[in-house]
Amino acid sequence: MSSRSEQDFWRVLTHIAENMKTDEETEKLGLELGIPQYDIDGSRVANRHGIVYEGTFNMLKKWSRLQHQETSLRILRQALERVGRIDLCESMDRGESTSSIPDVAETESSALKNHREELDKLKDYLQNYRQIECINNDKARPEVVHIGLYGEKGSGKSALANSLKFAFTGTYDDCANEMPMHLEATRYKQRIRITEHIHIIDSREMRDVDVRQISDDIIPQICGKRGVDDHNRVTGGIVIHCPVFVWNFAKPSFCPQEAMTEFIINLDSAVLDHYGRHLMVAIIHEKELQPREDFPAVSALLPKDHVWMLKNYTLDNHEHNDEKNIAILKFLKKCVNVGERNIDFEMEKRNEKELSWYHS
Ligand SMILES: Nc1nc2c(ncn2[C@@H]2O[C@H](COP(=O)(O)OP(=O)(O)OP(=O)(O)O)[C@@H](O)[C@H]2O)c(=O)[nH]1
Ligand SMILES: [Mg+2]
Repeated sequence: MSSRSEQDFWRVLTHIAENMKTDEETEKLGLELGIPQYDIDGSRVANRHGIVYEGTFNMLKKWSRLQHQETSLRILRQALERVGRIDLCESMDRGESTSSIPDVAETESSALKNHREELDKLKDYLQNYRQIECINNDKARPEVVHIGLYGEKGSGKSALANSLKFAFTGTYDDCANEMPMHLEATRYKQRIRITEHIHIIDSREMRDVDVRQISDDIIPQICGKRGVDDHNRVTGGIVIHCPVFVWNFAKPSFCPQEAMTEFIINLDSAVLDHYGRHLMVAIIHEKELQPREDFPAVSALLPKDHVWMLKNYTLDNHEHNDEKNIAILKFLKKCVNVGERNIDFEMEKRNEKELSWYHS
C-alpha cells in the first residue's frame, strides 16, 4: 500500500476519533464494531492523558488490524450510520479514504517513528526544564522542583521513581531501592535526581491509611517540617512542590478500596488547602483496565489530568518500551508543571505576607 493511501486511512480514523462528542458515543461506536469493553474503557482513560482523542484513535487502529482490508471501511460506515454519525462518513466520501487498510509493517514503522519523535520531544523538554524566574535570577525561588511520592507499603513508590529515571535516561538503575521480593522497604527519604532541576523524593511507607496521618505526618512532610534521615532520626525535611499519591490498584492491599478512596480524597483536600491545587495520583496497574466497575472511584472525584494510570518498570522486568516511556514522561511533565504552579502559589503567599508586614 502506498504511503499516500496509508496516510488517508489514518486521516479517516483521526477524523472520526476527533469528532466523537462524548464517551458514550465512542462506546456505542466501539460496541457496534465489536470492540471488547476493556479496549473501549482503556481508550477512555488514554483520552484523558495527552491528546484527547488519542485513546479513541488507538482503539480504532487496533480494531482495523483485525479486519479484512476490503471490508473495513464498509463496516466502519455501517457502524457510524447505526450510531447516528453518518456525517463522519464525509471524510471517506471526499476521497480521503482508501479501499483497503494499511500494511501492518508500514504502519508499525511509522508508529515507531512517531513514538520516537514524541519521546525525544518530552526528553528535550525535561532536560532543558528550568523555571523561568530562576533564569531571570530570582534568588528567592527554589531552583529544583521536588516531586514527593507517598503511599502504602509496597505500593510501588520506589519502582515508580526508578521508572521515571529509566524512562528519561534509558538506563535501568535501582537508584530508589525498590523492595526486592517484598522483603525490604524504603526506610528513609531518598532523592532521585532526574535532571539538575527535577528531583523525585521517595518516602518511606505510610504506617496505615488513618486520615489522622494526613495532618500529623504527610502535610508536615510536604511543608518540609518533617523527614526521616538515614540514621532513622526525625529531622527537618525537604519541601515537596508536587505531592503524588501512589496506589497499586491491582495488588491486594491491607486497606479496602472504599477506605483508600476516602483517604485519598481527604489528602487531596488537605493539599488543595495548602497549595490551592489538587494532589496528583498515580494508580499503578499491571494489565489493561478491565470493565468499568473496576475503575477506581477517585478517577471520577479528582480532575481528570490529576489521576494517571501507569505501569512501572521493575527490577525483574525493565525491557524498554516506547509507549510506556511516553506515558511515564508525560506524567513527569505534568508533575513538574504542577510543582511549578505550586511554587508560584507559595511565592505569592510569601510576597503578600511581606507586603502586609511592610504596611503594618
Ligand atoms: N508487576 C509489577 N510489580 C510492581 C510494580 N510496581 C512495583 N512492583 C513490585 O512491588 C514491590 C514493591 O514495590 P516498591 O517500589 O518497593 O514499593 P514501595 O512503595 O517503594 O514500598 P515501601 O518502600 O515499603 O513503602 C516490588 O517487588 C516491585 O517490584 C508494577 O507496576 N508491576
Ligand atoms: Mg520504597
